[in-house]
Amino acid sequence: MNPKALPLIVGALLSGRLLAAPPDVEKEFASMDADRDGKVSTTEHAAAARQMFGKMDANQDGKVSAAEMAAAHQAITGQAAKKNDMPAAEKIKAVDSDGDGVLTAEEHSKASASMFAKMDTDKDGFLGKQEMAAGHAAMMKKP
Ligand SMILES: [Ca+2]
Ligand SMILES: [Ca+2]
Ligand SMILES: [Ca+2]
Repeated sequence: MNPKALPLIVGALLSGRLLAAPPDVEKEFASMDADRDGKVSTTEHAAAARQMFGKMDANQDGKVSAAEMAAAHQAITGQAAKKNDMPAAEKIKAVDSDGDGVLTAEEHSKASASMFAKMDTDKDGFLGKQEMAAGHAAMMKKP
């Protein structure tokens, strides 16, 4: 399993759009499905989000700044943000509920939970592969 797949998918969820690479849903799904039951629970999804937050929080102050997020994006994808990528500051703004310009673990997990709810189209409390693939497809589209 590619350990880079996990932050990639959570990063995509967080930012509300996909990174440049085409989604490898199979691989990303497997990396989140910790108990291998073929579906991703809210617990598994939240754990993946926490792990992603820890990776982005380079100075371990419990907050993720735009600079940290941009650096994490570059480390994960191996490339600098492209011109038409949404700037990290914009991504943070989308989920920054107290508006201080940095992301706390709480803000991040709230955003992840709301992404989960959006992708769980049959509302059974789990994400199946189809739902994750469909979520990816929806995220590819511009709002
Ligand atoms: Ca599972
Ligand atoms: Ca904040
Ligand atoms: Ca579901």
